[in-house]
Amino acid sequence: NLKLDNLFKKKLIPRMTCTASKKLLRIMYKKKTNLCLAADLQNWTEVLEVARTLGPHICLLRTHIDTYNLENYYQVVEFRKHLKDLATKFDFMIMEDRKFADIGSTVQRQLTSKPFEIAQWADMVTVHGLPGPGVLQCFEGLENIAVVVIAEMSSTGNLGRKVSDYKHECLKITDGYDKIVAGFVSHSKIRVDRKDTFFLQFTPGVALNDYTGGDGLGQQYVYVDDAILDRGADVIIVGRGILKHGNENWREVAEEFQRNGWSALVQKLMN
Ligand code: 5BU
Repeated sequence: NLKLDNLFKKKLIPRMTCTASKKLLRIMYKKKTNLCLAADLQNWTEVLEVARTLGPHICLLRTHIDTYNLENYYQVVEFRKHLKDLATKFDFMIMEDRKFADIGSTVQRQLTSKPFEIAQWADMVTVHGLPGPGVLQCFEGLENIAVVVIAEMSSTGNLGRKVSDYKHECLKITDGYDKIVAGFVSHSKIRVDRKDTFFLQFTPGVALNDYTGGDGLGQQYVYVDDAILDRGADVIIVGRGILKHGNENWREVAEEFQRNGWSALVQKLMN
């Protein structure tokens, strides 16, 4: 489809100043997927298994490295090496959902300290906007890692939604950091005023149409079409929507998210 090819290659990708988001958009277009897997499994070997199984269907794999039963530094190194190999093999990127929320100087140390050494293997990492621009500034000397700013969480009663303009303020602190900011996590549409730059919106709390209700701990779900067409998502982040099924069904369910997600994204972008 020539129109779609033009849209991605001539309009969207050139408007990105952040290398990581450019790369992600290229992967999305090439693999026809806007699915990000939230790899929330207990054992690091299971995380590698799901990455191997779903690698062809995802553009991004989102980790919580501090939840994987990694027992020592050597296991961390082994895990991240295998994960990087799979990312290269299947062409997906890695986002560590670390949600940094401290002063820049501390975040800088958290990014580089053992055992996780996040800056060495993650392509992107999430941060809260709460501390202000210092939380972005501290990434300036680091190469190969981009930032995704959490502008609005998906959980019920989250305080960000109660503070007027919190979401908008999160956008404002990224002014001047176009090179390191890949985009925003948000559960509703974010409006970026800087017209010449295209940022990606990542939306968690996404389920297929067979699902109703939350998870009993505050998570709120929306359907794939809602997330993309009404709430402005470019990338959908899905964990339990896939992982609650047995591993023999992971691929089939992920394919459904991929199909629905991609067709909604094309519909959104072509309008
Ligand atoms: P789920 O299993 O699809 O509900 O998992 C969603 C993931 O996204 C989970 O790992 C959360 O930590 C993550 N998440 C979220 O659900 N809501 C948010 O606002 C942010 C992250 Br930020």
